[in-house]
Amino acid sequence: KYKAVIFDLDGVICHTDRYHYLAWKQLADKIGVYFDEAINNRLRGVSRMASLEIILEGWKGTKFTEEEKTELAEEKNGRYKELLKEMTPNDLPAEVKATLEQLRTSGILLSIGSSSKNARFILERIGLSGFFDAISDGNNITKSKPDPEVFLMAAEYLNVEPESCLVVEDAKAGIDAARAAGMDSAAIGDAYGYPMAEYSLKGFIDLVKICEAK
Ligand code: B16
Ligand code: MG
Repeated sequence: KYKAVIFDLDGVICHTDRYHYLAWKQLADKIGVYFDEAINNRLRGVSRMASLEIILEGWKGTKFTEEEKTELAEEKNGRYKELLKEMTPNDLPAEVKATLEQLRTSGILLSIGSSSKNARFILERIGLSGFFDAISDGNNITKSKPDPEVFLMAAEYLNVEPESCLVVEDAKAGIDAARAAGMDSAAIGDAYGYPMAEYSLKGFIDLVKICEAK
């Protein structure tokens, strides 16, 4: 039986993926490098600097120095954070809220497992600050998904063994990370139907049945 559910944040709990897209798009247009939704999908679950490297694969000009790359990533993050400020508890989908509450009632531990360094700020914006039993995010990891570190840290914070955790993810890299951590996973959104996941969620609320059945 699952003792804990570890939720990815961006693309699972809320749709900050749209804001990442807009912020990267603005930066890409400014420096003049091609960027579209397909490239954006490759950035899911990937750290900020690694995301920039993926975007710069299409860059034909003189190579950027490490310092310039840091500046570009900071510029994107500034724009992204401006967009995050517009978020309110209304940006927490009702089905997600209901699912979290039902899982909590059934005694399952709930954690965040996100690559984002902005995770706590986002949770605050959508009214979930203090809700989770643990938060493992971009600030406590050195390797980003598909490395299992972010999920293994979440399990450690919860004091639950990895085999008893279920990960919910919208990124294929995140599903691979869960598998590498020895955890089952449920795919949603962009990762829906990915065969490496034990479950694919038609609706978020399906998690309640999965956790009851297991
Ligand atoms: P930040 P997740 C990930 O969040 C995003 O999917 C990814 O696009 C982003 O680059 C990464 O967080 C880092 O975010 O720039 O805020 O530190 O899906 O792991 O919750
Ligand atoms: Mg995600």
